[in-house]
Amino acid sequence: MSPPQTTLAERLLHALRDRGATEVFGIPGDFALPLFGEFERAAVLPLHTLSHEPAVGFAADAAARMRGGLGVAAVTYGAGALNLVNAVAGAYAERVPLVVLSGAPAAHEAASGLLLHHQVKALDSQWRVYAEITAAQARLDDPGRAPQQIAEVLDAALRLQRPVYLEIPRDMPTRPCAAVPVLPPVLPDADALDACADELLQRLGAAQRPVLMVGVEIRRYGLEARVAELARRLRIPVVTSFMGRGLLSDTAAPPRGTYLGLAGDPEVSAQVEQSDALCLLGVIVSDTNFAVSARRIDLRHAIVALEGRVTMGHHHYLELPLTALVERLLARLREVPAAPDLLAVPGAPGGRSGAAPGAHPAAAPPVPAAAATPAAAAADDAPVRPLDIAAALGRLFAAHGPMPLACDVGDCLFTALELTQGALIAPGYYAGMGYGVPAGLGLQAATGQRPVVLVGDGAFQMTGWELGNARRYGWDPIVLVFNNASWEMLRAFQPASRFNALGTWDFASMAAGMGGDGHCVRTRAELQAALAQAHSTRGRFQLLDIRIPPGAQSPTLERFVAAVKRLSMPG
Ligand code: TPW
Ligand code: MG
Repeated sequence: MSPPQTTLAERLLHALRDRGATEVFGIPGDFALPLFGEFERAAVLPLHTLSHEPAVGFAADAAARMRGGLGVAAVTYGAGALNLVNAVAGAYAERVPLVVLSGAPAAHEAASGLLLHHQVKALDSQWRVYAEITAAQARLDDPGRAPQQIAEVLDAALRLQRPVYLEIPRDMPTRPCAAVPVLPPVLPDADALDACADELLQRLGAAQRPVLMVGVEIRRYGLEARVAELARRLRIPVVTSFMGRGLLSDTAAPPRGTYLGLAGDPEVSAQVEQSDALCLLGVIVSDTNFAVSARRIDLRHAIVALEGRVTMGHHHYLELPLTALVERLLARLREVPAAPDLLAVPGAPGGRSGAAPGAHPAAAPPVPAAAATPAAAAADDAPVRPLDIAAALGRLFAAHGPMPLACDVGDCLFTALELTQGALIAPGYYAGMGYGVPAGLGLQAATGQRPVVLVGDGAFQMTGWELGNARRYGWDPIVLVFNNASWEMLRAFQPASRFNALGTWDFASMAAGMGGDGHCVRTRAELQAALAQAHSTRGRFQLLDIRIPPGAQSPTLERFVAAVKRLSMPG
């Protein structure tokens, strides 16, 4: 017998681990069985199987957001990979380095002339779908070329903070393969960098009311401390975007708040909208932020650094990574002594810190126990409104320390914005429902931290079932279902439509069948008691089925909908 040789799949796992991956989420199929067999045999990273591919994608996305480094989703060809598409699209939109590993037919099968099962139109239909929603792709069909391909594609995921795609024909995972090389970093053009930094500083210097808005890329590239230092040296006010919420809150340059246009803090909105040099660093320029502005922000006068490009007026600087730009700006600015008085916000609410829909834990600020919690609601017999849930969680965190939040789309996300403690991951921009529960599982798998999941009844209907996988892996999230028997956010926009009524599902009684504990909650007193019990019960997921009275919405959702309606009205 010849000595065992390292296989292609094992080399791939090592390369993933070297880039921060700590586990693989997946669902196998026959085209992926050899790959999954290698995952199990090599045991380089634990394999966590779930029930439906969208959840595989959401869990891997959450793992990457929360700890930094790569997330990994492994699926079979066709039916599996195409089931994953929406989760990968969301990761693309929100800048998550998610690696898709897909099984595929072997070359000799493809040459048979037969249609192969799971094939759509052509054998490469799947490849072409993924080319649209990933930043780099490779087909590992030659063990000689695979190490270079793996290095290039995985490095691209981290450099661009976007998903990537690796297709692995089923005869390849067990083939002997050399180690994946370490590639030299891609360096930007030094002259372009200098010109860009000069122009940017000149524009800020000439402005009367410059404002720095920080966004999700600051977190993805680990630039929080450096950008805080930059803001301190520039001495200009900082705000965050919606996706950047929580950024810089624990630094010498704490932001004045999160910009949400008419739905947010009016002082923050005025400052942003009246700025004559608004500098957006790593901000996804989306309608969630900018379509609800009272005064349309003319982005032609803004400075926008995003996706490796910097735009100022009609000047574009291409291929300038944010990290290089921030470092060059810092190098340009002479060291100045800390001047907290210049940055202090008169009358600002203490510590609007905490949660950020793009978080990883390094960015989660430690919040003093006395941090503001939403208007403390009594634990009485009144029915539970969304804000009561934020208040109850605030009290729980104040007493026992913050927990990370995984949040879905719907009023639960607007409610989560009220919380000032705990890191938050949520699809704040792409807004794909069904993220919350699987994201909570991915978060706990990747970090070991116990999460709180905030999810609406509609979204829970999509992926709540995945909780049945928690017991097997020892995950025990606390899941708060905002059960308003409605697609309430849609109803807020279009109250007359009857189709938004979902009827009341009894989620509490489903928990036991999935290996967890269910608590039906109707009053604020019951909410407080159930939360306390859930918190003290470890080892099984805890589901709070919170029955919210019809029409009860969070104030932020009400303001957001009012703003959108007002602005979409002609005239
Ligand atoms: C995958 C569109 C946005 S909000 C919403 C829908 C259907 C209703 C959410 O109901 P839920 O929460 O979860 O009960 P709440 O607070 O509003 O009652 N399909 C996908 N994603 C989105 N965003 C939609 C549809 C949508
Ligand atoms: Mg609902």
